[in-house]
Amino acid sequence: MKADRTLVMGILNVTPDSFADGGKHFDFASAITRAKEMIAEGVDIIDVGGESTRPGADRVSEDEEKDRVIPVVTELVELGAVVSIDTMRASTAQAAIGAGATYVNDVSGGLADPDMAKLIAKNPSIQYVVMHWRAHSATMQDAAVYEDVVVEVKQELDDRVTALLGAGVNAEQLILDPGIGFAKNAEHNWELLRNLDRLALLGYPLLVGASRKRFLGELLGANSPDDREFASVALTSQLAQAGIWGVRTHSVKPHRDAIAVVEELNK
Ligand code: PMM
Repeated sequence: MKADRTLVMGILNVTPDSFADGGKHFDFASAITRAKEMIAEGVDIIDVGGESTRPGADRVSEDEEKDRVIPVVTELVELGAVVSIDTMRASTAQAAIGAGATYVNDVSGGLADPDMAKLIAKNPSIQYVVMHWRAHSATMQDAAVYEDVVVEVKQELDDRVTALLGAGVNAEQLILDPGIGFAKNAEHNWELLRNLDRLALLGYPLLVGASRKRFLGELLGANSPDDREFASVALTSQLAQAGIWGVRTHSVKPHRDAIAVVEELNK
């Protein structure tokens, strides 16, 4: 799926414990209020997640995850939003697709749940975000070991693509994501961001989720995720200039504005 301009995927974490917005939109009413703000600010896709993936996080049960996200997905579809479900579980993805979600954002790229590939293959109208992932959050930072992070992330994404296509998923359904902060230290993240053109050689649209992440805080000495906002927007303008398909962000308007500026400069 080719976009004319870089798309903004707005993050809506219906969780008590996500690193940047945990607890802020945990109840249904607050989640919908935040989603309406994002829609008013021109969000392209709303990414609804019910399980925190911050380093060290424990998993939530399947029932708890569905209870958190499905009512929100249903309401957002009702409001006319394009909805993505951020889940590693095929059953949650299936319920969200049933409720009208059109994107499945799987931070494990299909590795966490063997049923995910089959589900995506069975639903050819669904776009599937395949993120680079090595291990669940509780242990992922132990897996942040690379000889050459760009070569290895590219190879591991390519392996996922091969497996997914082999399971019957269409190439047109796939969007790849380097998985900033997932089994990566700050230098790994920067190295990947410096070399996205090499990941683009795989031939798929790229999504990047760098918004307010810790490596930006390490650069700036900003402990609070909110204090990483300007850096996040600066990164979005560079990514838009590089022609990336989409950015996954906490705020919407600042990123839409940055993308509009880049678009105008490129006319
Ligand atoms: N990061 C988080 C969660 N989901 N999905 C994709 N595709 N890419 C990411 O980088 C990504 C993700 C963790 O951040 P959050 O806790 O703010 O959602």
